[in-house]
Order: sequence, then structure tokens, then C-alpha cells
Amino acid sequence: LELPAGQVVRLRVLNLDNTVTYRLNLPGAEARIYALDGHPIEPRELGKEYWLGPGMRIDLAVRVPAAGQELSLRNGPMRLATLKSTATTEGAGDWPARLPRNPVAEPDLARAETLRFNFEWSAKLAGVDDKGPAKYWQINGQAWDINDKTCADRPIASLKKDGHYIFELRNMAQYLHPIHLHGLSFKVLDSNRKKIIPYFTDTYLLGKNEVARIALVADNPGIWMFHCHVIDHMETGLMAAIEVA
Ligand SMILES: [Cu+2]
Repeated sequence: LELPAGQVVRLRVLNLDNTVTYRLNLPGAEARIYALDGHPIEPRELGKEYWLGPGMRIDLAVRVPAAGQELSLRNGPMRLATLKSTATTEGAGDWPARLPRNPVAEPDLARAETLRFNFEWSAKLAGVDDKGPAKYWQINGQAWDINDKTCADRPIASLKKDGHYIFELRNMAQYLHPIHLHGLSFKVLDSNRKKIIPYFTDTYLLGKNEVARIALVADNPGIWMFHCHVIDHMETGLMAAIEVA
């Protein structure tokens, strides 16, 4: 990409990889985060790196350096894109104002019901029997069967329409799970592994052995997929249905 020197440009980065979490970084750049997964946040420095799991999105603003210089957008040490600064007659650009927040209902934690979801290994590995697919993952003791067309009839949780809920997400293994919920946005509250500035999103990258809490208002009726965005985890069990009625 060629960009005008001194200006501030907005970049939207989407991780469309179906397995790899990107350790996104822009060394030497002045860069700020404006939105996570399509939900605006109070702008803050990108910092050393941001872990962008499969299906996750990030909106950045970047100050383009002096003409002739280059910035590289990287995954860890690996270059994904080169941003090249070209001479311009325009003056220096300003950082954009924060984006207006999305119209997402604020969960009331004082009256929220807590539901716990354990993400763990499944004991039924390939080769145990010849019937059905291999199962490596389960949510609360249930592995999703990719061939089962009726799994939406047996939701793992039933939420009351307009009810307030806290989900405690517990990763019992070392693998990263970008946990994605359809139909509803949620607020990430806290984690036992890192400091969280609460924010709204539709995907939370649950780290190794992490326990995180998210909260939501169940204001969209339906049967919604609740799954890991890593496709091979999903295909081998890490998916469930959640009902809002
Ligand atoms: Cu996963």
C-alpha cells in the first residue's frame, strides 16, 4: 500500500484464517485501536501486539511516517503487508474522533444470572469405534456432532428473552479458542489471565487455561450458534446451540 506522508489513515484488518491466531503488530508505527470486531472503543495505543484470532477484526488508525519510509504490518516476525509512505503536499493529519458506540443493550450485572461453560477435551477420540466423526472437543460435556442435523433442537442453554446473563467461559486446555456467539453482542468483563478494559464484541479469544466472564442482554430471540472459530475445533465438537425465547 502507498500512503500519503504525515496523514492519519484508517486500516481494518480481518483475520480470515480458519486456524491461526495472528499476533498483529506494526513496529515503529504510531497506531491506535478504534474498534474491536466492529464495536467502537475509546481509542488507545495498539501497543506491542494484538492477538487477532480466526474471525476477529480490528480497526486501526495509523500515522503515516515521513516520505520514503516503510511500515510493515506483521504477524509476530512475519510480514503481512508493507505500507509505503509517499510525498504529499497535504499537511499533517489529525487523529479521527472516536466512533459512535453501537446500539447494544448494557447488561445489568446486579440482576444477571451466571451460566458456566467449560471448554475441554472430549474423551471420544478417532478410532474408538467406526461410527460417527472423531470428537476432540466438548462444551459442558457435550461434543457437537457435525453430521447431526438436529442439534439445534437440544440447546445447551435456554435464555429468557430480555434476560441479563453472565457467561463464565472456562478453557480447560492449552489451546486458544476464539469463542463466537451468533445473534447477540456481549460485553467482556474480566479474565483471570489479563487486565480487561470492558468492551463489546461478538468473539472472545479465550487463552490457555483462561477463565473469562462476558455479559449480555438476551434481546434477540432465536437459536444461536455458540462455537469456536477455529474450524477444526468446531468440526470435532466445539459447537453448541443457545436458545433465546
Ligand atoms: Cu477452539
